[in-house]
Amino acid sequence: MANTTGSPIRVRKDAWRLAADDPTLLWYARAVDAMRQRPLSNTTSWEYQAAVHGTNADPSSFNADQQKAWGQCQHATWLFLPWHRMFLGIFEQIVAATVAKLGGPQDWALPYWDYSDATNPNARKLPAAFTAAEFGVPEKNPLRVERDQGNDGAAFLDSKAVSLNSLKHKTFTGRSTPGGDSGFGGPSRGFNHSGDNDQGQLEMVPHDVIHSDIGGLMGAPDTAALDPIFWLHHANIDRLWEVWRHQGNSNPTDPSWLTGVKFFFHNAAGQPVTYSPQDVVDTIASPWHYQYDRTGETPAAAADKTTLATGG
Ligand SMILES: [Cu+2]
Repeated sequence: MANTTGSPIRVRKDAWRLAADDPTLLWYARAVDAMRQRPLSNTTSWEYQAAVHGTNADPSSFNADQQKAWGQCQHATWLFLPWHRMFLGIFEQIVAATVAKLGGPQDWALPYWDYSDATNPNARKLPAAFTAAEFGVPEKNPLRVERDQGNDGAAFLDSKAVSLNSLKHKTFTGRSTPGGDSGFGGPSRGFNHSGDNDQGQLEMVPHDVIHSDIGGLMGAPDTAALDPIFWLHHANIDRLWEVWRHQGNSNPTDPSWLTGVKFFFHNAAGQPVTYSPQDVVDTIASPWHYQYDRTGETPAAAADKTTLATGG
């Protein structure tokens, strides 16, 4: 598949539904291992990228670049979804470039974990690649880290944790008064790194609950992106934003959302880049070039409204 600029479109797929011989997770494990071996001074290293979300390190030790690039994750604001889309998009580019360099497929795409899929008996378990003792590389599994729950391969999420009630909230933003409906995407509020009260509906459930139920690194924003499952969890949250949109709901058109805040990153080539939410409303557009294999709530729903009709 290609878009009008000729760039291939990466298709993000459900990790639990990948074909038995699909190499996506094997190459993910190898790329994670390679990224972990890069020095922190390399902006494409595992640790550097995780620090863009948050870090426990003492800010007084940061160089000028790190001061600008680290500790940026947006929570309890209508910037939660667009910021994480940027963050994941760049991560996908870094992993894809790493996979290609290691000799893997050229079209690697970030998989997602659909824990809410009622038609999948495994949905509420961590995908098996994340719990195996050995996977992707000899004698270890780069995808397995210490977690409070899930590593035993058992289902550990209850129905409340994976609820999709957030999709019923038809407006993206809402009142920023505690107790009011904060909307699907979060209250209208500028840069907000520390997520406290008054989060958007999708951010509260399933986003927050999945983070705290897995626990360990995932339990705190300063360490969450160090767990390889973080990226599949957030790919699903990003997909649910597309599900919501495909149900006929609309993103904000307010300029303060579209272009009011610019976020700083380093791309896969290590070059500094800045993006606003306006730059991520279309996942097919440059430089993202991805779409989801489905944007229905369940595969059953996907049969009559699949995402692939939307372009690419
Ligand atoms: Cu998160």
